[in-house]
Amino acid sequence: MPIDPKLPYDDANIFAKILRGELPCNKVYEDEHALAFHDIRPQAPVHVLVIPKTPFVSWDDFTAKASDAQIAGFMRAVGNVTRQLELDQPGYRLMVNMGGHGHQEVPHLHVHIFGGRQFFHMIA
Ligand code: DGP
Repeated sequence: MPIDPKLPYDDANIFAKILRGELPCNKVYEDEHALAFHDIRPQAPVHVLVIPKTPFVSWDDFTAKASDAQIAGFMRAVGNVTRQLELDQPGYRLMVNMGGHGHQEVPHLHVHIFGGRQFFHMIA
């Protein structure tokens, strides 16, 4: 079910538990700003999620409330992950689902990285 992005941050969400080490993940990258791990329901040969280590519900929450340093650190981390995975050539797709219409299911900001195949126009 999509989340209500206006609700306050709930630290019982699944990605908060992964960040605290209470649930396992298949980690691909970690730095002071972000953690990246393989999606449990991959939609492409490479499907990785990148999450900030700070508690933000959504893209909207993050871009409204995070510091410039947090935003820069997180964006840099996403780029570090794609380079580490050597997706730069031939390319990849990034996606952020936001709120109900975006069909965001987990209430902790996450960027999807898709790679390993050709993508075409927007997916439904
Ligand atoms: P979204 O619709 O943007 O909120 O996507 C949430 C993604 O999170 C979805 O592709 C499946 C993934 N996911 C959900 N629970 C877990 C989990 O426990 N572990 C991992 N690795 N991924 C999860």
